[in-house]
Amino acid sequence: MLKIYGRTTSSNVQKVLWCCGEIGLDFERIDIDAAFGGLKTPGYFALNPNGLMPTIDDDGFILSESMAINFYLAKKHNSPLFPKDPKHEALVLQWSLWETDRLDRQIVNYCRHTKDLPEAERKPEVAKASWEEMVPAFDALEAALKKSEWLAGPAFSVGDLNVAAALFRALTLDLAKWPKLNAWLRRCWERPAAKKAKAMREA
Ligand SMILES: N[C@@H](CCC(=O)N[C@@H](CS)C(=O)NCC(=O)O)C(=O)O
Repeated sequence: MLKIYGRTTSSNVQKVLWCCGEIGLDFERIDIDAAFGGLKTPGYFALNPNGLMPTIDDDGFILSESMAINFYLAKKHNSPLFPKDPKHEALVLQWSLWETDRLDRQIVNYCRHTKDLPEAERKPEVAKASWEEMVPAFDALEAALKKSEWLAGPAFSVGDLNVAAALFRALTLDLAKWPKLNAWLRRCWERPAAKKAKAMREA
C-alpha cells in the first residue's frame, strides 16, 4: 500500500492527502515524529535527503516534492485530474512550477510575519517584501482565471489542486481585489477531498 510520510498539519502533506482523496486512493500515513524521531534523522534522510515532508513510498518507489508526488499519483492512476491533452498537461506544469517560484515562500513569509509568529518575532520588512511579490502573482492568477474557470484546460486538474493547496493560507487573506482568484480558490477548497484533507489537519 502507498505510504505517505508526514504530519497532517503540513500544507505540503495536506496537498498530497487532498490528491489521494480525489483519486480515491488508500494509503498509510506515517507521522515522521513517531516513526523516525524527527525529520533530520538517518532513517528519514535515507528516504528524503532534504529532511522535509512529504515523502511517499509506493511499493518501493520513493518520491518527494508534493507537486511531483501529485503528478505521479494522478498520472499513474489514470485520474481525470491529469489532463490527456499535452497542452493542458503542460499548463499543469506551468502553474505548479510558477507557484513554487512566485508564491510559495512569499505567502508563508507574509502570513508568518503578519500574524502567525509571536508579535515580537515578526519582521514588518519581510511581510512588506513578501506582499510586494504576492500582488503581481495574484494579478497573474486573476488574469488567467478571467479567461478560464480552471488553470489547465476545461476541468479541475492537478494543476488547480497543486496551486490551490499551496495557497491554503490565502483563504484567510482579504482577496477582494482579486474576485476571480477568490472564487476559484474557494471553489477548489469546497471539493469534498479538499474538505477531508483540511479536516485531517484540524483533527
Ligand atoms: N517543496 C517541498 C517543500 C517541503 C517542505 O518544506 N515541507 C515542510 C512542511 S510543509 C517541512 O518538512 N518542514 C520542516 C518541518 O516542519 O520541520 C514540497 O512541496 O514537498
